Amino acid sequence: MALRGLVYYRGRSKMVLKAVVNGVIAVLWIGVICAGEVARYDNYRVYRLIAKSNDHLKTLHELQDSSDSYIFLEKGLKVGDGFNIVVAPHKLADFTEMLDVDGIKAEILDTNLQRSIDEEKYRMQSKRTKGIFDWNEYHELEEIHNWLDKLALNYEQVEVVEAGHSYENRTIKGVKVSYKSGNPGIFLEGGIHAREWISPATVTYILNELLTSQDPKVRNISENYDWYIFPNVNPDGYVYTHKKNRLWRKTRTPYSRACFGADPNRNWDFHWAEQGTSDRCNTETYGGPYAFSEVEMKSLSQYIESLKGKIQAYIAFHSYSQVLLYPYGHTIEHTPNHDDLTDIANATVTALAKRYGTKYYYGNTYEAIYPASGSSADWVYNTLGVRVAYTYELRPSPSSWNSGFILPSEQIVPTGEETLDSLVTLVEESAKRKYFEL
Ligand code: 0X9
Ligand code: ZN
Repeated sequence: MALRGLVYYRGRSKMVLKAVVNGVIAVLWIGVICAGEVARYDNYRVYRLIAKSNDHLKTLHELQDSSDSYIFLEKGLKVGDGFNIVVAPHKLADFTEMLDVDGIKAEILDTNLQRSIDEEKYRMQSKRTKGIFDWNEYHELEEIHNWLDKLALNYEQVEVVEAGHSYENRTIKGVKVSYKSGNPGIFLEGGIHAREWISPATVTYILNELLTSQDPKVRNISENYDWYIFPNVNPDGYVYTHKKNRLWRKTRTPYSRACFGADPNRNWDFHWAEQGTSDRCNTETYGGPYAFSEVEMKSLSQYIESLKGKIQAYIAFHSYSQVLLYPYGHTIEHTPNHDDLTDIANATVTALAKRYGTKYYYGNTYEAIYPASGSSADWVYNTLGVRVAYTYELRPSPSSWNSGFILPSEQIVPTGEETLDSLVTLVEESAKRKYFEL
């Protein structure tokens, strides 16, 4: 009996052992599947080329629709326009043959995109001084939100404000900075496109300077305007770029099992879905199923609407290209104050270039870059009558030697400095033209 019991016990323990081993294998498998969920760009190359003829344009536009192994970071519309294209390693042979056949000359801006992404991550993790929020490195959403909370504790002029919640229930957090009552309001929008990390970095840099700078020109704009500053208006997208896919642009609303997100800067209810946007979810410029389908943009627009009359200027920060844009994006027709917007932009980019020689060009969106409708700046211009509405496309320039959205973090401070220089001029020049009368 005892022997039988032992054999039975041994048999059972074998079974238990087997079950445990199977369980461990299953857990390992799940682990492997989870680890595989992070998008990687090993040996993806970034190319820069110029379309020199209509044939070139045709080839490149066909290429764009042919496969998602080509990621178009910048795409031209006319002869002479530039393209920045990320090419997957298994497409390199096809791609370079196509360039040869069509006589298109290209330069390589990055030989391994993943290495640039890894370097950026490594710096974020290793160089960070614990507990200190600075502009030497990029920051995660939580760190930015904690910093905003701290500002409100440390400065009586700062109040934390909220413009609703994201699809994944993150706060759309901002601050209002006010030194006195009766000031006209200026709204700064950051991070609408998730991968454009220099945007929230620059917006937080500007916010910090508005509070701490001793420069009389900065003090003047800081204290004579009320500032509504939102570094990350697409928080789910921003978190996704940190955790899963560095090149994510859109929101994270699920639209089908295999397709997520709409372009938040094509989702606003002004000439929605007309120009430079797509009705296919699987594209970077998907405008969403209807205007304001994205809860983030719906609630942000309601928040902005609640400030109607108070907000006199709206400034959105994107990257990249080094361009200063103003409405409209849906039509070549000029706005009623086009000439003023042009003159202000001219002075603004001149001020920006002074410190480091960084060159920007400027113009109305439709003519300066491409048709694009349903953007925040155009909606604010039209719906709220905010006549000073600008969109910055920050560093780098499309031909610089790096990967566009992966701007080395040592450029955060210089970008912040020159952008603040330019913002001072933008505000002063607008004030001169009486745009801030309440
Ligand atoms: O396409 C966009 O949404 C912006 N460029 S980006 O490369 N950052 O995606 C430009 C938007 C400018 N549009 C208007 N202000 N109308
Ligand atoms: Zn953008």
